[in-house]
Amino acid sequence: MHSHAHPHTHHDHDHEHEHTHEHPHEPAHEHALVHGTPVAIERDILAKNQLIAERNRGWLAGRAIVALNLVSSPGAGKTTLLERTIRDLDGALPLSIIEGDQATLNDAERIRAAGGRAIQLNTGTGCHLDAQMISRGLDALDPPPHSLLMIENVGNLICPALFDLGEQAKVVILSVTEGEDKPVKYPHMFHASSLMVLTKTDLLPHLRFDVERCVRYARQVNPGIEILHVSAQTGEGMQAWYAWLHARCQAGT
Ligand SMILES: Nc1nc2c(ncn2[C@@H]2O[C@H](COP(=O)(O)OP(=O)(O)OP(=O)(O)O)[C@@H](O)[C@H]2O)c(=O)[nH]1
Ligand SMILES: [Mg+2]
Repeated sequence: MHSHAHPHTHHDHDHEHEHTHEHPHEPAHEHALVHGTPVAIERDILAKNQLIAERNRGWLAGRAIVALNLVSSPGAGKTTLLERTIRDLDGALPLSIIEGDQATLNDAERIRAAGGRAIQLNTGTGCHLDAQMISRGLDALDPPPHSLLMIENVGNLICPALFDLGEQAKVVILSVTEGEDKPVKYPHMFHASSLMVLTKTDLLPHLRFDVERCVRYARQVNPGIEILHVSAQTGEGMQAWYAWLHARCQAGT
């Protein structure tokens, strides 16, 4: 990913450093401090999160549970994909779900209405789930051994990329209504994900969305990313998604 970083980024970065060193007592230094302090706090938070994430990963591995962290922007279609998956698989894969949203129980209720097991976590002001929340969620949900756990993260393409939950893989859902440039605009999320599910493909006839360019962008930030094309509405491509899930479970449980 970094090999594709834009020259402007490097230039600005270097410039800021030069500026800070050359004029340590001028406003530019304060400017640097304002930027530095949150970074230090973030480092501590991430380090603590990482420890708990590793504990979750051990707990899950001990029970042969495959956990996937589903990330996307709001409304990309995560819950719809899960609802259809539950209905179509109809118990063929033991599946439970942790739903993350800032507020409401809506998504967990939708999952239960589709016949799935789910608990809802609300993050309040938070823009992502963290490993501690998942640890408590696992206690409450108690997913059975040799099962699949789907964690639907809070909808946004930024914060959830930073926080390991102890999952086996991140799956990024991108809907065709969002524009094909999202992988290069939010590269961290696409870099961190093992699979990109390009969804709402039933809407393609109504849009100017260049699928090939989107795929190219995704591979630009993550050459190894797997890509599936689905519509949770028409069912197109869903068999490949189920095959991917089965393969993950076979390898991991
Ligand atoms: N046409 C079409 N619409 C879809 C598809 N998948 C989801 N939608 C619609 O997209 C909207 C948002 O879907 P959700 O499943 O709630 O999206 P989400 O990612 O779970 O949203 P948040 O949890 O709020 O981030 C709903 O109106 C869905 O009906 C699809 O494959 N095709
Ligand atoms: Mg949802």
